[in-house]
Amino acid sequence: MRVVSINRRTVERGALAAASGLLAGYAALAAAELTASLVRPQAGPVTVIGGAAIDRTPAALKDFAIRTFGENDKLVLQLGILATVGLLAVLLGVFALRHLRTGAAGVLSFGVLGAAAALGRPDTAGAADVLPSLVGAAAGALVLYLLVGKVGGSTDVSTATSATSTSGSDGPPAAWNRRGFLLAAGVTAIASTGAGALGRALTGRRGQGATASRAAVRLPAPASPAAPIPAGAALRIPGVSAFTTPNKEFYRVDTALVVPRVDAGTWRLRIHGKGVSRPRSYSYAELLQRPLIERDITLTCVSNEVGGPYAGSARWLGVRLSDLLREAGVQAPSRGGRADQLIARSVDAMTLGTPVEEVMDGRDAMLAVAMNGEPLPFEHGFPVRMVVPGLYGYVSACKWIREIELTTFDSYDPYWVKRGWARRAPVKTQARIDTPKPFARIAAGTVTVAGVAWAQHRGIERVEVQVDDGPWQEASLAAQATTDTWRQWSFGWKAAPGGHRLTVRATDGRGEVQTELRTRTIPDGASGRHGVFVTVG
Ligand SMILES: Nc1nc2c(c(=O)[nH]1)N[C@H]1C(S)=C(S)[C@@H](COP(=O)(O)O)O[C@H]1N2
Ligand SMILES: [Mo]
Repeated sequence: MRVVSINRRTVERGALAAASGLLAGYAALAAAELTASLVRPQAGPVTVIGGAAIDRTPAALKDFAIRTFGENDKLVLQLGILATVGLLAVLLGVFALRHLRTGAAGVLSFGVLGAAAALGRPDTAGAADVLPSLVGAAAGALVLYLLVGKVGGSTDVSTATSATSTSGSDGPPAAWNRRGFLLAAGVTAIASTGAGALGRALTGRRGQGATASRAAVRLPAPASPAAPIPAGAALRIPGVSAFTTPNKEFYRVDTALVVPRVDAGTWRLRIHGKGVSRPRSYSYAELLQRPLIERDITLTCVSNEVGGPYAGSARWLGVRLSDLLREAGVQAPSRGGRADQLIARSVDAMTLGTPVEEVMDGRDAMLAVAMNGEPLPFEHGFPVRMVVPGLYGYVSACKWIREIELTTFDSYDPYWVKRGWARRAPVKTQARIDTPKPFARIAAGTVTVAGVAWAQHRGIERVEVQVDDGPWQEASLAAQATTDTWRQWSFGWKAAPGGHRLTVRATDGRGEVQTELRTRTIPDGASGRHGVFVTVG
């Protein structure tokens, strides 16, 4: 009987200590959130540790995360960090039962780690960025010290045992103060929840200037409007990707754990570097006053697997980038210009490297201000982003851009290149079957096989479908809007009962047939042909 009561008491103390640890972790995160809302939302510990994790993740693992979790990759990472914090908090809580001061000091040391991560972020705003982690850790350490102290402090199990046995019941040891504990725990929970909510509200208010500046934008009419989309460009076949992807459905790929909210009123773009004889800086209003071009352009991500979803087409409005570069005195390398690489830097310190030659070769490379008739959504780069037809997003489509530096490929490697991706990455020709879906069960008869194909800036000349090992059969093509957009296609298949494999391939505007050679997305984009297996019956 006595043994049972001792064990129960031990287990109870362990559980209370674990709960204290969790509460300490909760208090730490809440205090950090509140502090970050005052200092800089991007300096919060979960964000800086998450950012450091993203930057250090090997390219293959990052690619796996994008493939597996898709656009939830950041959520999964954040939940992973929270779960780790929770686990550490429980362990520290139990540890603090015997080593109260050391346990509390342990919490502080995690604060120092967070502070170091904050200072190591490429977009760090300086010393103040350490505050969220340090204030959070101090709050966590204090809570751990107070709560575990009330559970029984550093009285070790043998003391508790003798206390239990001398009292002759399973009553509490002298150091155990149930009312005090519950009160302190309750106050901690309420105060932390309040601090966290206040932090969130303040962070929300911070973004209000940006939100208001976006709401106030009046988009000018383009000096050079997009050609109307030909009536025959959209086939209206159920299941086929819409020709123009609505903003809400447009894929999103970036490293930003907190979407930058930039106030267009204070935003500026700087152009400088090698071969820039007239360095320039532009405000948002100045860009809007310039003649704007409007173009339909399909954007694709290098991390898109064969048949994958990371492609979207939008109508972009913006300033022709080559005009700005010429104004700054920049010349294309083929005309003797000294810079062959353009580094775009964003407000969140992302760097993307684009070949100057392509930007100045007459294609519609632009600094976009609008997407499908509205100012850029925050997720897609408000106030200004780059778009260059024919190049994967990571070498061209800088969102939240704030600086353009002219340099050379030899002297500077941008973010993704440092992580194993190719310096130059033109979009590879791809065709995708949107319908039928993989492993669909369909009725025999004529089945419409359809999808999209893209080879930006080269255009799509032909799409062919192969059933099982049969001959390649020509699909019918929708009208081509421009060579910079994807093209829909369809094929009427006389489907006989049984299992069948459908494969598609495209030929680009230069007559080059899409290769069947399968490559991974790293280092310069996946190649190979998309196929789906279906059952007819
Ligand atoms: N600032 C910034 N810009 C960025 C990125 C990023 O991580 N940060 N990702 C790039 C990549 S890899 C792609 S594919 C495109 C995606 O643009 P979207 O999210 O608007 O579709 O943005 C590019 N621009
Ligand atoms: Mo990308």
